[in-house]
Amino acid sequence: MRTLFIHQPFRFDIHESCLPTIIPRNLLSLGASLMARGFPVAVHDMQINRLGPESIRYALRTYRPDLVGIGIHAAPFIPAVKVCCEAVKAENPSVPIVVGGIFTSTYGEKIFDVIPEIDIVVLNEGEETIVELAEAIANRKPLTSVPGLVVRNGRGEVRESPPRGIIEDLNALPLPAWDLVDLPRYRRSGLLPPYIEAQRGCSYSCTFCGVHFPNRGQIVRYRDPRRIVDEIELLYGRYGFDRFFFCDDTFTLNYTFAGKICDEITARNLQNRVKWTAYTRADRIEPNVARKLRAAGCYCLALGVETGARQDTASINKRETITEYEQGIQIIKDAGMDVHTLIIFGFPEVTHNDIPMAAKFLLKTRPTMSQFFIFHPTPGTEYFAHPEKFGLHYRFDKLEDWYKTDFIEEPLCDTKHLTREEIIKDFIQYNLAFHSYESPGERPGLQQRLLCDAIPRKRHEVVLMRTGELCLYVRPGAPHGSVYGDMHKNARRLNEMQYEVLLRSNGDFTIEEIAERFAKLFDFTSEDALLYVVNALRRFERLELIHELPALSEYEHLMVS
Ligand code: B12
Ligand code: SF4
Repeated sequence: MRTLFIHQPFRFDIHESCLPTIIPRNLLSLGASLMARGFPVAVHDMQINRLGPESIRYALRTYRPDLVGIGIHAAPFIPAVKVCCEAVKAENPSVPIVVGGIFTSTYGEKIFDVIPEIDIVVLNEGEETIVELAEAIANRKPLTSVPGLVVRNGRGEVRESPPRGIIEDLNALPLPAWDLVDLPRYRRSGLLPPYIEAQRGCSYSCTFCGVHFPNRGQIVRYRDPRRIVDEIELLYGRYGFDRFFFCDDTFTLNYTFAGKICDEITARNLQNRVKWTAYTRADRIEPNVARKLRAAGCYCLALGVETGARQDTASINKRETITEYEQGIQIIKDAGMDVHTLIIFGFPEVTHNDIPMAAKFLLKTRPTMSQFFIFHPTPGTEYFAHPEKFGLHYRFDKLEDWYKTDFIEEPLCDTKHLTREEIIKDFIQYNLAFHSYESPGERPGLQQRLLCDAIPRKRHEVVLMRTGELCLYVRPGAPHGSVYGDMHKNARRLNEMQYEVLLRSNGDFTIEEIAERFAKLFDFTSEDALLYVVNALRRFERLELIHELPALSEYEHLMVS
């Protein structure tokens, strides 16, 4: 009974050099459990080996698995997983495909509609379920006898087996089978460090967060700090990793537990040899805890400040105030660590007035790094189940079409206060402003850039922006496959003169009016201004930035070919 896990790339439609590679801790943990029970496992690692879907055929022919497993971490992974599932079934229609992961645990049987090639969904934690599933397949027992599954049979009937409880004792799980992937290559790739899991679950219940799938949710379970540091020591000693990332929801949820991990690291004298980061909450950090973390090698804490704007975060049930965010950031900085803030744009309650507030928050707190996300209703949340209750309007007729978008940086909905374009505009403006710092210490121009005016130009699906000296246009309807908010891909620079022309070519002005204003602004003669404007407009037409031009053909004689 052989299992082949497929570790697919994030996407197939983006150039491989733009894609991160991440050691698949989920698959290695499942693999270790299977191997501990005598079931052989292999990982077809398309991610680090930069392989395309055609490689799946050879993997299946070589390994001859009885079960193929794929993880679906979040919705943006769906298109790539779909391609892989199609490739598996094209080669061997009878091999069952099982998927699992946080996304599928909250999306459940709906995944069968999106990827019909899938046969089995594992809900929630997978280590015990995958072993029992392998046993059931090996012994030809009905799959619905295994708790924690959704199964679709050959006739298309979907059955859910009885629910499975949480894994109470995480220490009973074997350490991830790191050797199933080429760790030295991951280390050389130098991108994201290995993920270490110290605990599972989160006792909070923020309304937007998709981490709370049934039976894992709010019950927090801790691993033995010695086993955690054993893992770090192994990865450092045998494979040379000196950077780690704790993927727990709130690393310092329990100060005593976090302290014990730090003590274990220092007891083994690893604090100067390894560096690590973790997520936490601003209200779950105190000066002495922060100093302890720092002394044990923690160099950065990441925390969600969500809107970064509203005085209270009641509507998202974050149960933290702006003051607590500010204090948390200061405590981390005072302990000598970097602070990485995570901000979400487009929450249902956010209005335009909140945006300058968020800018002020960043200016005041000055985190070392800030990452911006766009709000998406995530499966497992009320926003996803009842969007209308929150004034969210999808731009899709079919909800299931949502995963086909660029998704990561593209809003899926208009909110009752902001249109999609407005959310995009804010998102891009912040990204630009924040990431155009010249040096992390001194950040000239931040104020000007954050608080300046950005003009959304909804016509023709083009957002036109001016942030400080930067003039840009971004096209929301950029071809599928390019990541919306990625400045390098979708935002295009304009010079000030082009900007002025594009700004006024929204149908409200005639060509003469545009030229007249242009002449005044840039001190051109009327003839030269008309020449410039007509040629700029023609260029914009070719770029499909404008469509309904007022009689541009009349000016054919002025066109420079
Ligand atoms: C590390 C991490 C990442 C890494 C990627 C890790 C990876 N493997 O690829 C990075 C930083 C890149 C990332 C990105 C994103 N992430 Co993320 N991420 C996490 C985080 C912090 C930890 C996940 C983890 O590795 N846990 C440890 C492993 C062991 O647990 P696990 O993955 O749950 O696996 C278990 C089960 O799910 C199951 N299982 C998992 N895979 C499989 C496969 C099979 C075959 C089976 C049977 C079972 C199974 O068994 C495993 C063992 O019990 C979680 C939060 C959390 N605490 O879980 C968020 C989280 C999973 N991410 C989330 C999101 C939304 C994203 C983004 C979309 C965010 C964004 N807007 O950019 C992006 C997606 C990137 C993309 N490609 O588009 C959400 C998912 C919400 C949802 N319900 O869909 C989470 C829950 C965060 C949150 N609080 O909302 N993420
Ligand atoms: S946002 Fe953070 S604190 Fe809130 S429920 Fe999710 S993981 Fe927990």
